[in-house]
Amino acid sequence: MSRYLNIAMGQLGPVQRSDSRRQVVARLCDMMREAHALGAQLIVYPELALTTFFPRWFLADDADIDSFFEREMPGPETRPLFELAHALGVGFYLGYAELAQEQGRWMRYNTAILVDQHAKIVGRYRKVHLPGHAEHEPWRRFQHLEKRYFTPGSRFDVYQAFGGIVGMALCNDRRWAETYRVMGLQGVELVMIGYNTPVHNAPAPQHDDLSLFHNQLSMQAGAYQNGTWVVGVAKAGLEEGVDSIGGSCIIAPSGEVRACCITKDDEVVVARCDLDFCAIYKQTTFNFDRHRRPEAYDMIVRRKGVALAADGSPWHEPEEA
Ligand code: CDV
Repeated sequence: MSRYLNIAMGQLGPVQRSDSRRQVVARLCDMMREAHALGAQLIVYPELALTTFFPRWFLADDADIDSFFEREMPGPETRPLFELAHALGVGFYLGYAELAQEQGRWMRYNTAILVDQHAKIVGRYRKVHLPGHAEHEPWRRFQHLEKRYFTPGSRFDVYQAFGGIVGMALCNDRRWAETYRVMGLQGVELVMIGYNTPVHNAPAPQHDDLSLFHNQLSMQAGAYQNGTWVVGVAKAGLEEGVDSIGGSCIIAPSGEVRACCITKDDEVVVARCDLDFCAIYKQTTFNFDRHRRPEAYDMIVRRKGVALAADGSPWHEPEEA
């Protein structure tokens, strides 16, 4: 049996600060039309797709910060994307900055939504692993202030959609094994991940040459170890003077790269993905029920960082009585 889903990557080239939402949405619509012409039922766009990657700047003024956020989805500028999705019958994953009112307070999240082929929002994900820093650090060539501008999300939910079990993550989440495993434990068959990854990593510039390798390595490991498709889509290229990696790719449950983008521009690539290809991995090597040993893993949820004794040796927790 096969459950084929034609998935498009809608990689974006740079979005500058002066680009309006309408201009960006027009680019997203163009890519959706192309994806549809190529037979796609679903298109995956990047993280913070509607604007430039503003956490690279220290912004002191709340109005400035909020100008990068959406108060409603769809809103007047994003509605054309929903209307086109409905007309073409193409669903989408979209990353954007979300202003949400909760108990009378406005909260800022780095969010992705999943929209089905009837243009209905069927899932919402708020980025859990927010990288970077919260205070201005002028020694950096550019800032990465996600910890300042966003509140972290706290869930990796999955959804029954597009004929399978699907989940979402955002950018830095893709580097963490826990991201995939929490969804893997819910039977995920497709994980969609938008990202913005500068080539230059200020705290570890010696890794700059490895940024594409680490991108693919993380997603290939997550796919294979959980028997799931993974689709990672970049906002790429030179944006406001900062060069970001491309390397968008679709990875099979085998861990093999099924398709990838080759530019750092707006680019659509479609792959035919059989969701039933997950089953052989989930039923054999990664049959969780049969092989996992959660009783040996409890430290993973109890401990956040590495615990060492004062002399640098491993710190052993006292045995429970
Ligand atoms: N947008 C991101 O989450 N970017 C991070 C950078 C800071 C390393 C990433 O993991 O790609």
